[in-house]
Amino acid sequence: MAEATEQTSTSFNGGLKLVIANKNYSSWSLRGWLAMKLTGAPFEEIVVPLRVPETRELIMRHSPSGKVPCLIDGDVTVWETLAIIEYLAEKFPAAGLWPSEAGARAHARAISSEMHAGFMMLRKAMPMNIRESLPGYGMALDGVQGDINRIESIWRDARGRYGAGGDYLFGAFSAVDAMFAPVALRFKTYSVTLGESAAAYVEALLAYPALAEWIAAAKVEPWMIPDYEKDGINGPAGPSAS
Ligand SMILES: N[C@@H](CCC(=O)N[C@@H](CS)C(=O)NCC(=O)O)C(=O)O
Repeated sequence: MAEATEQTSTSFNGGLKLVIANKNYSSWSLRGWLAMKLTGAPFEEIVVPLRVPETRELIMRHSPSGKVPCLIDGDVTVWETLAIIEYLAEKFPAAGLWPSEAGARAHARAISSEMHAGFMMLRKAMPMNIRESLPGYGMALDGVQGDINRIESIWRDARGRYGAGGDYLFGAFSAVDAMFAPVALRFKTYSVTLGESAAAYVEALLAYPALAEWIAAAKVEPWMIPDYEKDGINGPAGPSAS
């Protein structure tokens, strides 16, 4: 049985703490964690496993919404990924979480919000599962291809308008790339067919050192969640789970 206690994987105490869930499955945790890494600041990482009897109680010790990620900075608690990003952007203005130019920044926030609020079919049909390879799975639900098309269009547009200075949506890696990193991992797990520019962006994301570090940690985690594994998701033969 999975060990149902939170795991603290750094020895840093007395500063920022980020509560997250399983690295293999938790896409929101990944977004918050990448934003935290982007600041360069040391932080304590508290990992709570999802879908064990103690999950809710363990998360509620830190996060009033019962969801992760949750950032704790002394007496300040910030939950909701976009709120965490904004807090970190204000606390670490030199870290470049958002693009410096106002128009680019507004665009980055718009597409980050679109990611936060949308792409429900993709998120439902292709749960993040970093260590698996499930080609052909996940395309069974209506609307998945439409989500993929919109994401490709978002990426192409941002890269074309703002990406000249580097390999990421606004050149250098920023918070908006943290928002889309789990999508790249889903596209890899489910071998989604992509156009040339989207495929190149996925490659660039997967090569980002902090993401590579997360992936390596995900692969050695002890926990398994059947609903997000092959038999629990929609396969090519039709929906096997709602
Ligand atoms: N809107 C939230 C979503 C957070 C969320 O759904 N987190 C999931 C993990 S990926 C969670 O905490 N689930 C708790 C549970 O399943 O018990 C955010 O932006 O941070």
